[in-house]
Amino acid sequence: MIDLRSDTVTKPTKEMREASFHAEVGDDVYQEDPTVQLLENKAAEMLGKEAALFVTSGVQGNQIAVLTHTQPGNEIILEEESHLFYYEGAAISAFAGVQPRTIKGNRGAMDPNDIEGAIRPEDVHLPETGLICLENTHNRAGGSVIPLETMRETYQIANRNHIPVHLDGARLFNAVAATGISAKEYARYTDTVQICLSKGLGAPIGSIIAGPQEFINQARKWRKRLGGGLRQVGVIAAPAMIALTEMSKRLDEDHQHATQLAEGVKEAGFELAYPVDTNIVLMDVSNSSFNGAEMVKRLEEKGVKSVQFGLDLVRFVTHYDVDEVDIDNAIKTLKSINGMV
Ligand code: TLP
Repeated sequence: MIDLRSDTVTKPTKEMREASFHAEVGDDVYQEDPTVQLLENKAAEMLGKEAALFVTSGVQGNQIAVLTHTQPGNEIILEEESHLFYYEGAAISAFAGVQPRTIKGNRGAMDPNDIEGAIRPEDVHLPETGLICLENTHNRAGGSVIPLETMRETYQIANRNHIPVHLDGARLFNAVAATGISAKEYARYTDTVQICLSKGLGAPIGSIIAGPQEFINQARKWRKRLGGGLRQVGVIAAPAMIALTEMSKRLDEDHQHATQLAEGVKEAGFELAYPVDTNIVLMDVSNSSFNGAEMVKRLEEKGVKSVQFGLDLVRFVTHYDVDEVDIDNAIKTLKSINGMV
């Protein structure tokens, strides 16, 4: 099986398992786990923020950020296909009690003018805009990189209106690898940021949220309320440190494989929904005799795992556990499904 469903499927490396075995640990609810502290300090430094907090997952990190930034009854601005809106089980409404205000982006990038237009003026009838959320890279827009300039303009608008900005940077290091712009530079234009260590970076578990010290103090309380205060969690933080400092340097390889696959999709007679910026390939099968679900099934029968991403869309994600040969084989499979070989 060639598993291209997600970069979340990667298994921890030997080095990660060894780091876990040797990790020095303590009770992290008492803030006594030295391995967690090293990881949080390193992440804060790399993201240019005062402090950071290790959390169990991307969803938990995003939701803690929304809970910490907002009050029930606020409205928050998000892109209409953002993970926070699309894939988190309406947690922003269920937990934080906020109402989403969605904006359609261009390949995931919301126009700063549209954001400015969506900010609520002071009026007794209206909710207050409590937060603006961005996503970089943007998953449902095919791993697209949100331009730094768009983030900068958005941040200026947010600052003028005294509204915080949160970045869902689950795949921020893919944007870094694609552009050469540092994570710190991207994070400069957001108040808080969530990064996933368990996607392209290959850690088995864990995300980081980073921001001002006072924000992180409050976020720590929300994490505890949600049952996310863990004990000897250094065993997880140790592999996460390798993900952050080492695996972040190899993402170019995944991007090359995604480009190779995208070319193959076209050679096999299918279309791309978007050009490929990073490690995600969105194939559009609307010009073929299959719909998305049928295509995913056909591929799986022939040994390639993918996910349906819309009626006629299929997503492939490249990652550490697939190589050039796997991608070649996936392309051959696509060609055979289209009757080309
Ligand atoms: N994305 C998963 C699925 O939930 C769709 C995937 O396979 O891509 N933000 C973004 C942009 C994400 O893509 C994801 C996961 C998350 C947050 C949530 O991370 P986890 O799964 O660690 O809670």
